[in-house]
Amino acid sequence: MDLSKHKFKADFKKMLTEVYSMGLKESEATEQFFTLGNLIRSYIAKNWSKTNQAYIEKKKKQVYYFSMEFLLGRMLKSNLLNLGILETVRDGLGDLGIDLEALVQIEPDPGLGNGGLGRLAACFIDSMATSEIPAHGNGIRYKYGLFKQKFVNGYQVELPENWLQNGNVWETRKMHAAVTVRFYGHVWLEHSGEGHLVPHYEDAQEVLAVPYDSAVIGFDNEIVNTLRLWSAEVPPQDESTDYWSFIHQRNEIESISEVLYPDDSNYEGRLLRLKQEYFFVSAGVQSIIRHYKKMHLGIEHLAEKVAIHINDTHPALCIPELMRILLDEEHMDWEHAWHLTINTMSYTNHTIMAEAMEKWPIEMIQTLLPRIVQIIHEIDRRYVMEMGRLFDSKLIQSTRIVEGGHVRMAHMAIIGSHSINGVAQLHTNILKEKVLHPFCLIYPSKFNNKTNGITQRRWLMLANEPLRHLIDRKIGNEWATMPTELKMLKAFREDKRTLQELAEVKHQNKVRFARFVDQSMGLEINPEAIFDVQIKRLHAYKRQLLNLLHILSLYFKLKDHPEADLYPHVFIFGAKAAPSYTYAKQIIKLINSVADLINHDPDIHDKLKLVFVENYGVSLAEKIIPAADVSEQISLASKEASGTSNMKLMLNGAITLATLDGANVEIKEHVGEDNIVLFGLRADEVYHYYNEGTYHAHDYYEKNQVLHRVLNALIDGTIPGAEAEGNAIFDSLVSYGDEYFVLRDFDDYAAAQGRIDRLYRDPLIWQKMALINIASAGIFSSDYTVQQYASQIWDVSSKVHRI
Ligand code: B1N
Repeated sequence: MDLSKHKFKADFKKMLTEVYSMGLKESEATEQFFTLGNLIRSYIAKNWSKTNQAYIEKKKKQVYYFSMEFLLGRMLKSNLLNLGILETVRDGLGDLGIDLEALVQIEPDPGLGNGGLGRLAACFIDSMATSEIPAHGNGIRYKYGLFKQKFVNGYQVELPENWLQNGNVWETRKMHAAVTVRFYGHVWLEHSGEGHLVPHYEDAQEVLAVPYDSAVIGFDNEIVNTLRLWSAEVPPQDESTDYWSFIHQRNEIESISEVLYPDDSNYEGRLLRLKQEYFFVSAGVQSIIRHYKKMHLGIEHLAEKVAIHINDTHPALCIPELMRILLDEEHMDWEHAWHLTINTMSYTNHTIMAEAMEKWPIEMIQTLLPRIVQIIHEIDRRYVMEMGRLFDSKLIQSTRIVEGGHVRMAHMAIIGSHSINGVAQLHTNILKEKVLHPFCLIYPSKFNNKTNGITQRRWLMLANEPLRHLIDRKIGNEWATMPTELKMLKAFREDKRTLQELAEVKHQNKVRFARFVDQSMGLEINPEAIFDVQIKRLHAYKRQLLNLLHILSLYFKLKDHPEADLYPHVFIFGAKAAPSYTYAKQIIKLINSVADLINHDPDIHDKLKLVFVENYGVSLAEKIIPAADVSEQISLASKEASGTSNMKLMLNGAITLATLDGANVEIKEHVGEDNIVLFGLRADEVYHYYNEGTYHAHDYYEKNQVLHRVLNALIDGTIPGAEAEGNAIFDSLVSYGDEYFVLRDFDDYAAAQGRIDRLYRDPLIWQKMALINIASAGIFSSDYTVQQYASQIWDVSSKVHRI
């Protein structure tokens, strides 16, 4: 948008007086932040309503991205950037004696997600608005986001994340758009006069779903889409309501949107979680139908104008919910309703981990959602009947929805959608060939791949301004919306000056991060060292342990041979563990204890440091990633569906140290073998071990001297404070089979780390690798990912940029 600095300053002062009746001098950062937020809202108001009106008037097909999580991060700078007024505002505030960065700190980081899945949804809504895709997010307005992590004596302690405490400047409560969601009670069907069945409900609990809308601002294009998050409230009461029963009801109802489940990949079997899922699904689908009707096209054309995307199985109840509305409220017959539903729905699978596959006990759904359960049974019955005519009955039994007293959500999502995609090529292949193979026989054409992506606007333009400016100087700024333009950087691969400048940018970022670590943790780290980063949720399959065992091996090497030629290393971890995931929490404690040991050992100096940052989340990622030299992507091959920190880190010039898992495979294809450091088992080798049952972890402990020493350190008191954890972890690796092949991959990993150490010593070689990584990262922009979803899955228009 056009905005002069002069006008901005006048607007800002006026808004400050209007909202707070304050002059500049009396105001503090909090008031200034809210004033700026309100000002931004006023700047976008027109385009927001214009966008919505245009969608209706032009009868645009619209996409609704249903996700249990949207891990947005702070929005202030992202909104300013997308509006094209970041520099004007920064300057203008500067003139007024206000530091924009100080206002940024005021905004809470809305952690409405666990990890990659929620952050992907956030990147997607940014990219969809930028790519001019008529698309909106639909989710839950959790009162408490993902817990705040503290380390107490090295242990993870979870504290509530009350992000709404001071209000959320970006949202608008839309009372008129509230809808009612029904739970519990009894239902029966009766014939209406017009020849269809209508349901009657008795004793149902009614919950008012109130939407809070936030603007999703496209980059430099006047588009403003909507993120709609639902809050659960008590419906208006009549006069006769008893006060205490009201309070009781209120607590029960409001608990639905109270808190985000801190479970990433571990399936959480609680009734409240099921309530949450149906709550935002039902509210969202009802509101879509309401909105669709404004186009006056007739319900039979729904699938031409509406696409509903199911982000993992958590919103899979969209399928029976849309069926319910079409059957019970629109009085369609089953075949038409089913045809419409399939054509409307599409589903993304994000994991092959069996424990993350949602299964709900049928009685639970029966009690909570009596009408929905009838519809699920009927979908299942028809599937068995119709597909039973075409396929072997064993195949049908293994793929049906209702089995062993459970509803298998992935099966429902597949049967009820026209498209099922994995999130990286390897992951999609494993789905097709292994995990979902039976479905692939039945519906081969439904399966497709959409490799994940990240938005370069947040993860480079905002997070790494020094690098952004360097790139702009070299190749211009078209990569803001045409990220593969970054490939033009390759022209500088032999240009010493550019490589030197790149090194300076990295150094500057490392100094900044080192200062942060010093201030927040009281730990000094050397910016000349290799910053080696592993930031992601804590999971056994992601193998933070492999990293830790190697760090211990370096420690012992330095203890035994103080003169050993090891390049100085700082190993940086950031990770939260699900509160109920004991093993992951033991690993956290062990890492912290090893950090204590190494960081305080006077023999080690700054040859080796271990930093475990507390409360890893989007804002911390924005600090760490620009400072990273090495990107640890070391999951057991086949287990990480895609990964997205791999993409963010490469975009910021880190070299990937990786197994051939998830999107690492594609990263390798784009940067070439010389610009990535690979190690470890391949996915097919892992499956081979499974089939043959020939992995014996204990042998590695016995035969590998370095490993033997490192593993013994877990149980012989070498690591003070973590005796119990050390024992449990030792047992998991040595005695109980080492489920994720940590010991098998150890030597190969250590050798790969040795290659990193050698490569880093030649700054020209290293910076050239970094440059090629940045130049090759454009293809992993979520802009391209969503453009492919738009054309290949949703069949909606988008502004497609050249690849
Ligand atoms: O989704 C990301 C991928 O890049 C990661 O590889 C993948 O692990 C992640 C249950 C999940 N898969 N499954 C979840 C999250 C919350 C929950 O309650 C499962 N997250 C992923 C984006 O595709």
